[in-house]
Amino acid sequence: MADLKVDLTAPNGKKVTLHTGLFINNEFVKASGGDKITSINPSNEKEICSVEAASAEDIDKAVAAARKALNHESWRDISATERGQLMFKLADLAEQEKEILATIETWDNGKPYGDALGDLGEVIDCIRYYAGWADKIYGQTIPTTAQKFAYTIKQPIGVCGQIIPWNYPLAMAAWKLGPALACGNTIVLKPAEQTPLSILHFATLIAKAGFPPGVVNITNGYGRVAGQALAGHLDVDKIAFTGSTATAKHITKTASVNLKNITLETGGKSPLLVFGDADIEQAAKWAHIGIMSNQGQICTATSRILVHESVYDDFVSQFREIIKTTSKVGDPFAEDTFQGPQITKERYDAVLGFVEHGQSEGATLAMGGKPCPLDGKGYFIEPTIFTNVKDTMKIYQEEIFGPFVVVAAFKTEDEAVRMANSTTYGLGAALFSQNLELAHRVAARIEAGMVWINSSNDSDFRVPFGGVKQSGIGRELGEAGLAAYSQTKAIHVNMGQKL
Ligand code: TXE
Repeated sequence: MADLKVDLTAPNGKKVTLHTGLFINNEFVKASGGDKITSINPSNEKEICSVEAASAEDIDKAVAAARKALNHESWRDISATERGQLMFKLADLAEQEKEILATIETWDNGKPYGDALGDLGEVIDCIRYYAGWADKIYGQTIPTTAQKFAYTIKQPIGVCGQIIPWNYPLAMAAWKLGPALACGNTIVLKPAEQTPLSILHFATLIAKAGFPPGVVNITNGYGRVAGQALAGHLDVDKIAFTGSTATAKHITKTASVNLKNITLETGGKSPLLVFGDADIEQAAKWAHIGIMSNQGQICTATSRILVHESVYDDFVSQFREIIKTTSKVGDPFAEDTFQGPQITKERYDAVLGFVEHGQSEGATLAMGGKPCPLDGKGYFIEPTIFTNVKDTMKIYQEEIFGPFVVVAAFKTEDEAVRMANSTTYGLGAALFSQNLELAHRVAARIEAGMVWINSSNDSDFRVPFGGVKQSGIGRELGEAGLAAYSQTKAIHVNMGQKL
């Protein structure tokens, strides 16, 4: 560890020499305070390795590096096309390294290896998509009067702090790096302390791709230390955050110290509505994907299923059957595993706590609800279904973030919409119906940033992603994602008017 590197062999036999320092100015450096983060394999509770954890002083250094890079000709003055080319190079390198990146992700996070490879596909697609945008971001000329020529230009916001969660460590980093780089910003990115590893390997690709020093800095660290320092930093112009609603509120206050531009993507309790005329088999299959993928640790997980009373029993029985036959819980490196462990002991305990709540509130535990460790170890939980759930119950209202779903019945379209909208969240929603008029009418009435008709959670990097109500502020992905990372400057030119 003296040279800030560690040789690792992953459970699937793949070997990697991982840098463990903070990535500042394209170099791996020691943290100033001596703090470390120890990464734990959630499948067997064993330590993988320890990495440097940034202090507030280290955040100062990373922000200074980003500020210098922002104003340095090697970044400020390169053409937008060249900026895009650097990003294409980064995506190519990520593609070459995708198996090792996915291996580290699975080891550190616990997600099935096939899913981690899927995440890498998204990382690569997202960076390429925004690389293509880099030289297509421009302003307008605005007709005014004969005496005036007015136009706008799009400029980077400046130094951007990006705070990343642990459920999709590399994909969430790519969602934020892609548009920020395309728009010409510089970045200090703080990964989640639960998953510090994959981004360290990704950092080597940033240097290899040829980004000038300081354009992207990656500072592993704890939320209350490094995250807090970044959110409150006077020389940071923007904070982009994905994580819990509680932390988002805290960050919003902290970031107000210099009125930072803010985008937030927070929690959810997304409904999935099954109307009486729906294709029940399809609804059950998508409902399974919508809640049980990624161990239920998805902000848009469709964790509340609302079913018309006429098809309730049929739906529940098909849904249970699909889970029984396809939701195999086990070693995330095994090919037939659908569900790995929860991310940490803390989250595992929290999910099991909700099982107790559900039972004490009088809902019916229809499936699962118990730990299922492998050889006595690991944060594995059986896929869990509660039926006969009322919309006043805690398990209906709160984000659980596990393989845990509640099912409730409705009688009318109005009641379905009321129940769908009856939480403080508004991230995603899914609905199943073969009636086009009903589907579009309900899609418009649901309070959510995204609605899937006859599917669930099939997000796309080309389509805006984000929430309403307490699920967030602003949009990521698609063209809308660029708005979060650029500002409009208006330029008024006097064409001869004399005073
Ligand atoms: O999130 P936090 P946690 C939800 C989900 C989950 C719950 C708790 O319900 O069970 O949040 O997870 C950084 N200043 N989601 O505790 O705290 C932290 O270091 C600045 C939904 O892990 O929000 C990490 O990098 N930063 C979600 C990031 O914030 C701070 C994904 C997220 O951590 C900070 C994850 C502070 N004071 C959890 N405190 C989604 N929307 O996908 C923490 N952080």
